[in-house]
Amino acid sequence: PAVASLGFPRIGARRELKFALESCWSGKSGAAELLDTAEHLRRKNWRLQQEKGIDVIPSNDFSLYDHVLDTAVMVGAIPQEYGWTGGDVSLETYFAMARGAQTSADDAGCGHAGHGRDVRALEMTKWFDTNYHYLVPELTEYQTFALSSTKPVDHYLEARALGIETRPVILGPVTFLKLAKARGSDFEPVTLLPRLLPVYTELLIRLHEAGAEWVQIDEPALVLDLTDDERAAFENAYDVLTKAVPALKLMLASYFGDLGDNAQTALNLPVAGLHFDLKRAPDALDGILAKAAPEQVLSLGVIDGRNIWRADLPALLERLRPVIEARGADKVQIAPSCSLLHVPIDVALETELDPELKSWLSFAVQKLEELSALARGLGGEAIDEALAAAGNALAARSRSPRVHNDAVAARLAAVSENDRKRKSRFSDRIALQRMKLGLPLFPTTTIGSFPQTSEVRKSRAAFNRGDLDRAAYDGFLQTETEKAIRFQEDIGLDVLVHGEFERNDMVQYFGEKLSGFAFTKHGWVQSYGSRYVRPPVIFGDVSRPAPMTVDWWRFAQSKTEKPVKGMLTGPVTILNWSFVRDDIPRSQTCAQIALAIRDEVVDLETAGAAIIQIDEAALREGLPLRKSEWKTYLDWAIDAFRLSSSGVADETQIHTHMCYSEFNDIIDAIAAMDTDVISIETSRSKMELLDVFTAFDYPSEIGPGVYDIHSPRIPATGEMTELLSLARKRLDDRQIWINPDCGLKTRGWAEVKPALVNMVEAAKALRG
Ligand code: THG
Ligand code: ZN
Repeated sequence: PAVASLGFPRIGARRELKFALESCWSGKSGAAELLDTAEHLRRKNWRLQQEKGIDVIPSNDFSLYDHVLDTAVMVGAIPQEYGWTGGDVSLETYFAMARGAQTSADDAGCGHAGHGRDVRALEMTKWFDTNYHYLVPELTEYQTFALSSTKPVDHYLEARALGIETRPVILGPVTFLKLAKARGSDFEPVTLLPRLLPVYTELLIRLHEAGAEWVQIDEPALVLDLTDDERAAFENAYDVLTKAVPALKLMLASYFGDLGDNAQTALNLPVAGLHFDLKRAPDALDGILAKAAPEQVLSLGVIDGRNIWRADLPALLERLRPVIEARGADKVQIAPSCSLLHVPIDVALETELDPELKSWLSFAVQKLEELSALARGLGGEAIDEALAAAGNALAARSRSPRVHNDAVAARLAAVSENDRKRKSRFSDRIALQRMKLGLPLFPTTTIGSFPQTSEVRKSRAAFNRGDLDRAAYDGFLQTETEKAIRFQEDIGLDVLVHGEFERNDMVQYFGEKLSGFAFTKHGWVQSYGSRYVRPPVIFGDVSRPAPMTVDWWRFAQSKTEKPVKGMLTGPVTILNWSFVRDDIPRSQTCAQIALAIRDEVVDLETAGAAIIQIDEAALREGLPLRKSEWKTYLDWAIDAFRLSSSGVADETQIHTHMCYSEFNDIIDAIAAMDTDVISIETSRSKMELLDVFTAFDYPSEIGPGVYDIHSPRIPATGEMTELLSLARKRLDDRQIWINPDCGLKTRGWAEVKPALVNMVEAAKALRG
């Protein structure tokens, strides 16, 4: 069978794209240099895939910022305020949509300024259940579309000029509309399909004329809960497109889950090929084989495009052999489950990673090698060496003492329902807590982090390089922490935080202190635009060898009489922002992390912390794509949170913070967390997100964010009292805490100081 790649990471093994983008945005270099780097990366990726023996190499998987934005631009869906008047969309407009733009300095072509007026960026949200974020296209009821970029054709021809035949990949029309949001009036974007299809038709004709034999058309929306209208839209779209360009073959790719109740729709589409995610839905294969038309090419996504573990090649060979025999090698392709965008590029760069662990891993480059070996094996070649290497690595991993910790297993087995329960009900606890804390009405606090200034980041980098010794670094951190405490006292905040200057990232910091986690040096994965993350790799049973945060909390508390919150990241968030084991269920790893966090919570309490915050920024965003799977996830996720938070006395107040706070669908689960105080993001919604708490009669205390920290704007006291009066309409006064929307690490002190001064003023005004 042919080996297909659905997409390769575009960021560059050394983050070349990030640096080129940021250099361009800052005006240090021009657009030409950026475009040069981009072209260089594409060439490198195509050649690499060719060298690795990939038969079907993608083009147009490259994007300067985001492939959904590229699609919006391609179809001319550019909101009015960006001032586009038709024709090719400039780089300046493209980046204005991605990042917003401001007046002032001249523009170097990268859209960092000079747009003539202030425009906001498009909203950003999660790409399905990945940690990649796309820009949300905005469409009006009267939206018109026009082919406004020929990037797919250009890149196809660019590869062809290098002698490389590619399969262009485009985002399908139904998924594009499904991801878009209606603007101006309330309507379903998918109703715009008839107006959108001519643009796709035109594009497909152009690709065909340019020489493309196949086009990969991504429709991951096929794994979502769809309405009948949406399913009909799929039928309509592919009926129109295949009739309009009959000579062009479409490989329709679904991924990130099982087709489930959309399977029949997908299998009936008159396309030349279909791709399935068999990593997420291995059991779907037999049904697909039984139902697919014999002439259709089936692309089997058997190598995990979402995780970093080496594949079980012997098992895959066994599984696929009969499929090839039954269907014929020319009617089957093997592929990663989805684009490799979501995994790091090359494990070979990890020279400092322990060799045994390294032998268990497979990043994008290694995944291509696995596929190509598999294809050779299926073609009848002897691949004994590859099979043995994969089999041995897997066997070693499954019995490694580094993976299995009997003490963790025993402890987990002994967990009972009682361990997930606070001793008393909230109403009893809160009375004790109020007595102990003696806080005023409308207590003020912050979410936890203070500005990670360039000075803080430079010191950390110097310490990590070895240019700054431990004592000097600790001294620096102590000074910063003490300054933060003084500042909070001076402006009159009620509950203080230590500021988290010692932390790099809210997950990495804890992962580095826990057993069972490993970290890469170059394992970057695109989060959005030029921002990347290096997710930790959870490879073994998780345990906590020693306290992780107690010393910094103790230091901060020693500088003030006011209560300082202990600050922790919750188990669900640590799990959701890591690469996880594939040999045990996620729920089990989550429970292990919960026990480690529980120990930390208890240690903080023993050290004297009266308030401990356990952040679950990513709890909501971990919701499965299918609603039918929500309950199972929420059950174990909330169980894990409760396990982490329930080891303390009634007098100890447990807080949590959640970022995106649309809780309408999951308010039961939020209430079941049984926290004493929850701080949430509400300022941009004008407190409307609180309605569900009111309707639910949510008992505990709530800190509805009173200003948006994502903007550099300094909020006036009046704006915050205004928002608070909206909150008071929805909550009892005794329930309300006053805090910003989110942590302040991305802001500068010049904004943070006046904003918090005004916030404390707002609290005083209310109390008065
Ligand atoms: N931590 C972790 N995962 C996350 C977030 C996080 N995933 C979701 C969300 N937050 C993503 N948001 C961001 C915001 C900023 C950056 C990355 C993801 C970022 N990255 C730096 C960059 O690319 O320059 C690198 C940071 C580093 O040095 O580690 O700015 O908060 N785990
Ligand atoms: Zn937040």
